[in-house]
Amino acid sequence: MVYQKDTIAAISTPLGQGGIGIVRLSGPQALAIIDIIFKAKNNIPISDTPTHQLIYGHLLEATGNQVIDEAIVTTMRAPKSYTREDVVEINCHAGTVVLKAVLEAVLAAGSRLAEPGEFTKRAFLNGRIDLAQAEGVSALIKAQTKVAVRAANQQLAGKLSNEVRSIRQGLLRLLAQVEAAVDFADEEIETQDIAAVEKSTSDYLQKIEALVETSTYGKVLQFGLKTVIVGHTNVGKSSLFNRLIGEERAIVTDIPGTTRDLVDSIINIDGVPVILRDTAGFREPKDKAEQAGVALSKKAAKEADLILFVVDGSKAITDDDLDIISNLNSTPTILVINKIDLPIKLRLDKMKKFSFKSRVKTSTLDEGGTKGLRMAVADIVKEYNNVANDVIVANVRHENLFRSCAASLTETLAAIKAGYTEEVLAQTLKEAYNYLGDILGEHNYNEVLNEIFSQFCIGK
Ligand SMILES: Nc1nc2c(ncn2[C@@H]2O[C@H](COP(=O)(O)OP(=O)(O)OP(=O)(O)O)[C@@H](O)[C@H]2O)c(=O)[nH]1
Ligand SMILES: [Mg+2]
Repeated sequence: MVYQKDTIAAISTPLGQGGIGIVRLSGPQALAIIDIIFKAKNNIPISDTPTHQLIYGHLLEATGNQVIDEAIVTTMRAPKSYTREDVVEINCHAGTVVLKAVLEAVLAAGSRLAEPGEFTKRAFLNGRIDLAQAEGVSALIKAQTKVAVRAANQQLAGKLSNEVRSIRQGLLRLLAQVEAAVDFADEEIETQDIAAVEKSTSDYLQKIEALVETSTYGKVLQFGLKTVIVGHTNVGKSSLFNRLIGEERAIVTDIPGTTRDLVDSIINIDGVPVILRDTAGFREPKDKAEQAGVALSKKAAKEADLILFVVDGSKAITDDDLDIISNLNSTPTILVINKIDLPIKLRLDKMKKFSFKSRVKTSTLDEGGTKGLRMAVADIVKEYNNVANDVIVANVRHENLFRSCAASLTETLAAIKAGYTEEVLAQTLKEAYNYLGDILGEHNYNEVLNEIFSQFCIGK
């Protein structure tokens, strides 16, 4: 173990009234501290009790013998614990006052209050998990839906880390090859060797780029699919919004230009968080507030992952409608033909040149009238649901490091093409290697040296 000299403590369950609350300790003094404040029913001090057992007894104040609560104490001695240090968990009653009193007692007996995330940080520093896995713990705790939980669990289990480690190992071998040529200038790297380096570099670049692409999915699972309802005024956008979220959140009137602000709500469709956003209808604004509203709508449409483009089925398509859809261009869009309870006047020939993920007919007059739209969104969401079992990049820090790594590999390829020296190649490869190391939190260039010299015979 490399890190901690002190023992940390914190309340590990949410504060509030509940059946059981947990105060957790980690560090070299954890057992000594619990001995001071805990009296087991069997009278055996915790430090003399075997690890991984539940012991019943009473918690006392650190000074004096005042009983705070009855409790069950669990010990997990190093290294078989979350942090790889001695860990003690105190299960007591979960009243705010009780938990705070227990925490005060363990602090008074010699521990200090843990910083946010410090237990997991110790797990990382003690080598139980890597940095990407530690970040998986945080994603798991913050996950809003079952699919997000699944994705976070993959990260926590080390799926992404294994992939990163395997590519990094490959880069290390390449680097060793190139560095050997640098160290022994008389044994210049052969032309066929450089071709092999080029091929491998390009393969690794492809793998990294594929990982970067998954970050779109990762972001959606973490933050939600930004789904923006767009269309001309009065087509029924706010009515659809209210139907989809199941409550009357957005104001609906028969006056065109009712919605001015963006209205957001998060709904859960098949385990994927969908951030639904109602916007002001597009038309020539009649006043300053509407003008500001339309500007917001345009910005929201630009940032959308999915657009629900709504038209009024009881009217002919207008040039304004065509204008709106032309500007949405590349974002995946569902065409929503609303008000189908009225006589239909809409003809779709003018829409032919636009591509839609799907086309649905809706009426907001009753609950069932938006079922088709819900299913169309669920269809899009299915993709996200499927990828949650794969290796995906769901963290912006990882995404940025993968992008930097890809840039360094691209530079390496350019350097090979330009016929630069091995030193230059080694430099850019090393950068790529280090970026991947940063993802795992294990930045150690000594490994490269070890790899090089382990490939030499003794005496050379
Ligand atoms: N018959 C019928 N009327 C609808 C339907 N959906 C909405 N309406 C009516 O159309 C009018 C406009 O609805 P809104 O939901 O406010 O329309 P909007 O697109 O949000 O309008 P702006 O906020 O002005 O852009 C209201 O009178 C609604 O009751 C529908 O499916 N059928
Ligand atoms: Mg509206």
